[in-house]
Amino acid sequence: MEESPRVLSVQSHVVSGYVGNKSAVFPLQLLGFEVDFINSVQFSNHTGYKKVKGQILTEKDLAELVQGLAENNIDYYTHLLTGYIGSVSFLNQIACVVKQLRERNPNLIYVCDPVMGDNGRLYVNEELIPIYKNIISLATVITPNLFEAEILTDTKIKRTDNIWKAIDLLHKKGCETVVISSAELEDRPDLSIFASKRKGDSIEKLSMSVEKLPITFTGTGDLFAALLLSWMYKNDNNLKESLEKTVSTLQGILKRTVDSIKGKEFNSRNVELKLIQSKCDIEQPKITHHANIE
Ligand code: PLP
Ligand code: PXL
Repeated sequence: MEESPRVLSVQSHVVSGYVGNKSAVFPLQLLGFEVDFINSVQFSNHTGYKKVKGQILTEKDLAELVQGLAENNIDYYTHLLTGYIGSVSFLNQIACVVKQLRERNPNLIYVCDPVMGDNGRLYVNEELIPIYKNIISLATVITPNLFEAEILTDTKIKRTDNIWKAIDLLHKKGCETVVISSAELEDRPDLSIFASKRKGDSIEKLSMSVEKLPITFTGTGDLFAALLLSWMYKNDNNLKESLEKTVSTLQGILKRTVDSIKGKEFNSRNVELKLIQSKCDIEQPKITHHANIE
């Protein structure tokens, strides 16, 4: 019997709501992955609420947990997934964890969402930027948004041709698959998603469009990376099918979330992703959005 894929997901935990591991673990498990998760923080809720209380895991804590896994010989993973990371020392330790896990499994797939900011606003310490620039070379897949792609490449991205140049730079840093999870560009009316995979001589470039919704959701990027990881594995690394399933699932969940808010007060609680209610969309996505070959 083939062994189940096993993911180590290092992300935030929130007691209430759906960001970080709360957004990523349920879909991964539904799609058949064994998920071991380390909670980089345990907060009452995401940081968009009026108040946040909770605890932060240190890099020492992270190293200790991974050491425990190693000492019991239970540190074999097919995938590592990381999302929002708040400190330089924790991010440096993640780089050590990647190397350590690759010693156990040289084929480990590392999916890195280099969470730094959005819409021109940095929401992490700027000292994380040079570390992320290095980590790209360790990652198999990265999922920056437009602003994060600008930061990682030191370029301004206004139009479609700028995006492809930035993606090219990110590949040159050593990353096989680059997916820009959301981008608003001057020459495209909708929200765009771009994906590019380079392996040996083969190059695959795709773009997709989705309707821009008037609501800002939280946890969508975390969900995007988890779904992409899942579908790339289940579809034998087929980028087009994986991207279509990822984006169609995400749009289905957002639609259900938007529908649930109608007639209700508009607040952080009511905009939480309707993830559990979307179980069927996650398990069997209907392709509502198609990718264009570029
Ligand atoms: N928001 C919407 C409406 C999307 O369709 C997507 C991706 O498809 C995202 C957000 C994910 O982007 P980000 O990583 O910026 O959260
Ligand atoms: O979705 C990113 C994220 C992760 N972790 C925490 C957050 C957020 C976004 O607000 O607050 C704790």
